[in-house]
Parts: sequence; structure tokens; C-alpha cells
Amino acid sequence: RTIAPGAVHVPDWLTTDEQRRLVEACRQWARGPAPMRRTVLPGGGRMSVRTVCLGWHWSPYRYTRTAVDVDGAPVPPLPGWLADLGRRAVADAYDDPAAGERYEPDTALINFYDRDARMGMHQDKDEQVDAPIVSLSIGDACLFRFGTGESRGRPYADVRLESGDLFVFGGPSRFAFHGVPTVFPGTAPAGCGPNGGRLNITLRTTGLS
Ligand code: MD5
Ligand code: FE
Repeated sequence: RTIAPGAVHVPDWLTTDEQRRLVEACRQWARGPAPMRRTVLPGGGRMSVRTVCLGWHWSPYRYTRTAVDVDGAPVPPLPGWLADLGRRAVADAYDDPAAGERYEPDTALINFYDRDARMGMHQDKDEQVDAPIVSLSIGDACLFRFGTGESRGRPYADVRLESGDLFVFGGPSRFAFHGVPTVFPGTAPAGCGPNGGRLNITLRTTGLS
């Protein structure tokens, strides 16, 4: 389950019940304030995934306290229970309770993928610190592409992420290139997921105040 140094995939980590509760929470957050939207990039392109943010708002390519590119609303706080889930995730993935205790995420980015959504290869480097990123997948499975070299091109490790899977990216893998080239429609287990499509919740530490 270690894909590269610091990159750990834990299949089937969330229970069905936890997945249901997270989907319901995401539905509420998606309604707003600062509702879920397709981010418009500086070049004018619209992302195919829909995103809602907690804690800090990804604007894009910077973090703000208000949803400056949506409706200007203050971004809802990151709930303590979600940060707690993140600590449990890091402790389990690294089999290191102390690493879990030290983990203090301040932000969640929640991405919704419909059957046609994709995420191109990129790095996440708008955070100011190198704390791990926790990724939780719910609903339809996807192909997750992890760059094991220095660029957005080959070599890749391709991993299928299923509903309930945990992935933690830390250490030397924190700034690796990655993307989601494909969602597999209709693959969500019964009762898990948003009735079509894939949800991904990432927990992050921005290092901002
Ligand atoms: C997703 N989201 O499935 C992914 C999961 C994003 C994004 O990529 O930026 O919203 S997070 C995957 C990730 C994060 C940080 C580092 C690495 C992967 N990595 O080194 O591969 O919607
Ligand atoms: Fe990313």
C-alpha cells in the first residue's frame, strides 16, 4: 500500500456509515455559504470538477478567507470532527500515532466529479508548509495517476481509487504531480456516494493565518 515514499494508499478505510455521513455533510456544504462551483482558472478555462472549501477558500492559486470568486461569503470553518478524522487517517496510514497527533489541517477542499470530470496532472503547492495531504474518496471509482518522476509526464503509478479509500501524501511525495484522468461511472457500492459521480475530500494545512 506504499506507492512511493510518503504516499500511502489504504483501501476501504471508511466504513459505509462514515461514507454516508460524509456525503450528507458535503451536500450541506455544497449549498453554501460559499457554495460548490466550477472554478474559473486565470487563463479563463473552467475546471470540470465542482469544488467547495472549508477553512480556507482556494481562489485559485491562492487561499482566501472569503469566497472571493463565488459569492464573497466568509468560508465556513473546518469542523473539529473532520480534523479529528484527518488525524486518525495519518496515524493509520503511517502506522504512527504521534504523526497523527501532530497533524493539524486547517482546510478541506471537496471535489465532485461527474462522469465527465477530470483533473489534469498538477502539483499542490499553494500551501506554505509541507504537512501531509489526506485524501478520502467516496462514490464512483476513478483512475488516480501519481507521477513518480520530476515532471507531469511519465513515469506514472496508476492506482484505482474506490469508495472508502484513504490516500495520504506526505514526505517526499507531498509535491508530486498527480491527476484524475478517468471516473468509472456506476461503480459506487450501494448506499455509498452522491448518486452518480465521485466525491473527493482533501484535508490540508495551509500554513496561513
Ligand atoms: C482528487 N484532488 O482526487 C485529488 C485528490 C486536488 C486534487 O488533486 O488538488 O484537489 S488529492 C491528491 C494529492 C494531493 C497532494 C499531493 C498528491 C496528491 N501527490 O503527491 O500525488 O480530487
Ligand atoms: Fe491536487
